[in-house]
Amino acid sequence: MPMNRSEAMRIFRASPIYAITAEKLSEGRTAVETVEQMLAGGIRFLQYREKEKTGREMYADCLAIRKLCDQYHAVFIVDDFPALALAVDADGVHVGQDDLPAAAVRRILGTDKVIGLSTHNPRQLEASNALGDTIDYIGCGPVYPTRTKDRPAPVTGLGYIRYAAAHATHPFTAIGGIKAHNLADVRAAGATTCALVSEITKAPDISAKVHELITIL
Ligand code: TZP
Ligand code: MG
Repeated sequence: MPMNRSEAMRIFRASPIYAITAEKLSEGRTAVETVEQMLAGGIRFLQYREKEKTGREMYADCLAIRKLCDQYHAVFIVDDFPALALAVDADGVHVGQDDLPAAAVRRILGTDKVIGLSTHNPRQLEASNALGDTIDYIGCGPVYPTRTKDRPAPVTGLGYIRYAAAHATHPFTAIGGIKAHNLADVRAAGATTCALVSEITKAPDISAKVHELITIL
Protein backbone atom coordinates (compact mmCIF):
# COMPACT_ATOMS: atom_id res chain seq x y z
CA MET A 1 0.00 0.00 0.00
CA PRO A 2 1.48 3.34 -0.99
CA MET A 3 0.99 6.28 1.33
CA ASN A 4 -0.48 9.61 0.39
CA ARG A 5 1.60 12.54 -0.83
CA SER A 6 1.35 14.65 2.31
CA GLU A 7 2.29 11.75 4.58
CA ALA A 8 5.24 10.97 2.31
CA MET A 9 6.41 14.59 2.53
CA ARG A 10 5.95 14.61 6.31
CA ILE A 11 8.40 11.71 6.34
CA PHE A 12 10.78 13.57 4.00
CA ARG A 13 10.88 16.52 6.40
CA ALA A 14 11.52 14.18 9.31
CA SER A 15 14.33 12.32 7.51
CA PRO A 16 17.91 13.49 8.03
CA ILE A 17 19.13 10.84 5.58
CA TYR A 18 17.68 10.05 2.14
CA ALA A 19 19.18 6.75 0.95
CA ILE A 20 19.57 5.83 -2.73
CA THR A 21 20.39 2.43 -4.23
CA ALA A 22 23.23 1.57 -6.62
CA GLU A 23 23.57 -2.17 -6.93
CA LYS A 24 26.92 -2.01 -8.69
CA LEU A 25 28.37 -0.05 -5.74
CA SER A 26 26.93 -2.46 -3.17
CA GLU A 27 29.85 -4.89 -2.69
CA GLY A 28 28.00 -7.89 -4.12
CA ARG A 29 24.69 -7.28 -2.35
CA THR A 30 21.56 -6.92 -4.45
CA ALA A 31 19.61 -3.65 -4.48
CA VAL A 32 16.81 -5.38 -2.57
CA GLU A 33 19.18 -6.69 0.11
CA THR A 34 20.67 -3.21 0.40
CA VAL A 35 17.22 -1.67 0.85
CA GLU A 36 16.37 -4.22 3.57
CA GLN A 37 19.45 -3.18 5.52
CA MET A 38 18.81 0.53 4.96
CA LEU A 39 15.33 0.12 6.42
CA ALA A 40 16.60 -1.98 9.34
CA GLY A 41 19.08 0.83 10.08
CA GLY A 42 16.34 3.45 10.24
CA ILE A 43 16.01 4.91 6.72
CA ARG A 44 12.42 5.98 6.03
CA PHE A 45 12.82 7.80 2.69
CA LEU A 46 14.59 5.99 -0.12
CA GLN A 47 15.05 5.99 -3.85
CA TYR A 48 15.54 3.12 -6.27
CA ARG A 49 18.16 4.32 -8.76
CA GLU A 50 19.55 1.63 -11.04
CA LYS A 51 21.00 2.93 -14.27
CA GLU A 52 22.03 -0.36 -15.88
CA LYS A 53 19.14 -2.74 -15.30
CA THR A 54 16.46 -3.83 -17.72
CA GLY A 55 12.84 -2.86 -17.22
CA ARG A 56 12.08 -6.45 -16.24
CA GLU A 57 14.81 -6.46 -13.59
CA MET A 58 13.77 -3.11 -12.19
CA TYR A 59 10.13 -4.19 -12.02
CA ALA A 60 11.00 -7.29 -9.99
CA ASP A 61 13.24 -5.32 -7.64
CA CYS A 62 10.61 -2.61 -7.16
CA LEU A 63 7.83 -5.06 -6.32
CA ALA A 64 10.01 -6.44 -3.53
CA ILE A 65 11.01 -2.95 -2.34
CA ARG A 66 7.35 -1.86 -2.25
CA LYS A 67 6.61 -4.68 0.21
CA LEU A 68 9.63 -3.87 2.37
CA CYS A 69 8.75 -0.17 2.50
CA ASP A 70 5.20 -1.06 3.56
CA GLN A 71 6.58 -3.05 6.50
CA TYR A 72 8.58 -0.04 7.72
CA HIS A 73 6.13 2.72 6.72
CA ALA A 74 8.93 4.08 4.52
CA VAL A 75 8.61 6.23 1.41
CA PHE A 76 9.59 4.59 -1.87
CA ILE A 77 10.69 6.83 -4.73
CA VAL A 78 11.67 5.55 -8.20
CA ASP A 79 14.33 7.41 -10.19
CA ASP A 80 13.56 8.38 -13.79
CA PHE A 81 10.61 6.12 -14.67
CA PRO A 82 7.02 7.26 -14.00
CA ALA A 83 5.54 4.17 -15.68
CA LEU A 84 7.58 1.85 -13.46
CA ALA A 85 6.58 3.87 -10.39
CA LEU A 86 2.88 3.51 -11.24
CA ALA A 87 3.19 -0.18 -12.09
CA VAL A 88 4.65 -1.00 -8.66
CA ASP A 89 2.64 1.58 -6.69
CA ALA A 90 5.72 3.51 -5.60
CA ASP A 91 5.13 6.73 -3.64
CA GLY A 92 6.76 8.99 -6.18
CA VAL A 93 9.34 9.68 -8.87
CA HIS A 94 12.58 11.62 -8.97
CA VAL A 95 13.58 13.32 -12.21
CA GLY A 96 16.59 15.27 -13.42
CA GLN A 97 16.94 18.28 -15.68
CA ASP A 98 17.15 16.09 -18.81
CA ASP A 99 14.24 13.79 -17.97
CA LEU A 100 10.55 14.36 -18.72
CA PRO A 101 9.53 17.84 -17.54
CA ALA A 102 7.97 17.92 -14.07
CA ALA A 103 4.60 19.02 -15.47
CA ALA A 104 4.52 15.98 -17.75
CA VAL A 105 5.42 13.69 -14.87
CA ARG A 106 2.62 15.25 -12.81
CA ARG A 107 0.15 14.53 -15.62
CA ILE A 108 1.22 10.90 -15.63
CA LEU A 109 1.25 10.40 -11.87
CA GLY A 110 -1.80 12.42 -10.87
CA THR A 111 -2.02 14.55 -7.75
CA ASP A 112 -1.24 12.02 -5.02
CA LYS A 113 2.37 11.05 -5.78
CA VAL A 114 5.58 12.78 -4.77
CA ILE A 115 7.79 14.35 -7.44
CA GLY A 116 11.41 15.29 -6.77
CA LEU A 117 13.53 17.35 -9.16
CA SER A 118 17.33 17.64 -9.29
CA THR A 119 18.80 21.15 -9.45
CA HIS A 120 22.43 22.13 -9.86
CA ASN A 121 22.54 25.93 -9.73
CA PRO A 122 20.52 28.97 -8.65
CA ARG A 123 18.90 29.38 -12.07
CA GLN A 124 17.49 25.85 -11.91
CA LEU A 125 16.43 26.41 -8.32
CA GLU A 126 14.49 29.55 -9.25
CA ALA A 127 12.83 27.58 -12.07
CA SER A 128 11.89 24.87 -9.58
CA ASN A 129 10.32 27.48 -7.28
CA ALA A 130 8.13 28.55 -10.20
CA LEU A 131 6.79 24.97 -10.50
CA GLY A 132 4.89 25.41 -7.23
CA ASP A 133 2.98 22.32 -6.18
CA THR A 134 3.70 20.50 -9.44
CA ILE A 135 6.70 19.20 -7.49
CA ASP A 136 7.29 18.33 -3.84
CA TYR A 137 11.02 18.56 -3.16
CA ILE A 138 14.25 19.36 -4.95
CA GLY A 139 17.73 17.87 -4.90
CA CYS A 140 20.69 20.28 -4.72
CA GLY A 141 24.20 19.32 -5.78
CA PRO A 142 26.60 17.74 -6.39
CA VAL A 143 27.87 19.42 -3.26
CA TYR A 144 31.21 17.56 -3.45
CA PRO A 145 32.91 15.55 -6.22
CA THR A 146 31.23 12.20 -6.83
CA ARG A 147 32.03 9.16 -8.96
CA THR A 148 28.59 7.62 -8.50
CA LYS A 149 26.91 9.66 -11.23
CA ASP A 150 28.01 9.70 -14.87
CA ARG A 151 28.71 13.20 -16.20
CA PRO A 152 27.68 15.06 -13.03
CA ALA A 153 27.02 18.80 -13.14
CA PRO A 154 29.85 20.99 -11.79
CA VAL A 155 30.45 20.70 -8.05
CA THR A 156 28.38 23.33 -6.26
CA GLY A 157 30.11 23.44 -2.89
CA LEU A 158 28.29 24.42 0.26
CA GLY A 159 27.49 27.84 -1.21
CA TYR A 160 24.65 26.30 -3.18
CA ILE A 161 23.26 24.65 -0.05
CA ARG A 162 23.24 28.04 1.71
CA TYR A 163 21.50 29.48 -1.37
CA ALA A 164 18.87 26.73 -1.28
CA ALA A 165 18.29 27.20 2.45
CA ALA A 166 17.59 30.88 1.80
CA HIS A 167 15.66 30.70 -1.48
CA ALA A 168 14.05 27.29 -2.09
CA THR A 169 10.30 27.26 -1.63
CA HIS A 170 10.26 23.46 -1.58
CA PRO A 171 11.96 21.21 0.96
CA PHE A 172 15.34 20.18 -0.41
CA THR A 173 17.94 17.46 -0.04
CA ALA A 174 21.65 18.01 -0.52
CA ILE A 175 23.40 15.36 -2.65
CA GLY A 176 26.78 14.44 -4.07
CA GLY A 177 29.89 13.20 -2.29
CA ILE A 178 28.28 13.38 1.15
CA LYS A 179 30.01 11.10 3.67
CA ALA A 180 30.12 10.67 7.44
CA HIS A 181 33.09 13.06 7.61
CA ASN A 182 31.39 16.01 5.86
CA LEU A 183 27.75 15.45 6.86
CA ALA A 184 27.87 17.93 9.75
CA ASP A 185 29.21 20.64 7.39
CA VAL A 186 26.36 20.08 4.93
CA ARG A 187 23.87 20.22 7.78
CA ALA A 188 25.44 23.42 9.13
CA ALA A 189 25.05 24.99 5.66
CA GLY A 190 21.29 24.48 6.00
CA ALA A 191 20.45 21.04 4.63
CA THR A 192 18.09 19.22 6.98
CA THR A 193 17.97 16.24 4.59
CA CYS A 194 21.07 14.75 2.95
CA ALA A 195 20.99 12.13 0.16
CA LEU A 196 23.78 9.57 0.11
CA VAL A 197 24.56 6.74 -2.25
CA SER A 198 28.03 5.15 -2.03
CA GLU A 199 28.73 6.02 1.60
CA ILE A 200 25.80 3.77 2.51
CA THR A 201 25.79 1.17 -0.28
CA LYS A 202 29.51 0.40 0.09
CA ALA A 203 29.46 0.14 3.87
CA PRO A 204 30.43 -3.30 5.23
CA ASP A 205 27.46 -3.07 7.61
CA ILE A 206 24.78 -0.86 6.04
CA SER A 207 22.49 -0.68 9.02
CA ALA A 208 25.41 0.24 11.34
CA LYS A 209 26.44 2.94 8.84
CA VAL A 210 22.93 4.39 8.82
CA HIS A 211 22.97 4.45 12.63
CA GLU A 212 26.33 6.24 12.54
CA LEU A 213 25.03 8.86 10.08
CA ILE A 214 21.84 9.49 12.01
CA THR A 215 23.85 9.86 15.22
CA ILE A 216 26.09 12.50 13.62
CA LEU A 217 22.98 14.54 12.95
N1 TZP B 1 22.93 13.39 -8.26
C1 TZP B 1 23.83 14.34 -7.98
S1 TZP B 1 25.23 13.66 -7.29
C2 TZP B 1 24.56 12.09 -7.34
C3 TZP B 1 23.30 12.14 -7.90
C4 TZP B 1 22.43 11.00 -8.14
C5 TZP B 1 25.27 10.88 -6.87
C6 TZP B 1 25.63 10.95 -5.42
O1 TZP B 1 26.28 9.77 -5.04
P1 TZP B 1 27.31 9.72 -3.85
O2 TZP B 1 27.88 8.31 -3.91
O3 TZP B 1 26.55 9.94 -2.56
O4 TZP B 1 28.36 10.78 -4.12
MG1 MG C 1 17.23 11.05 -14.09
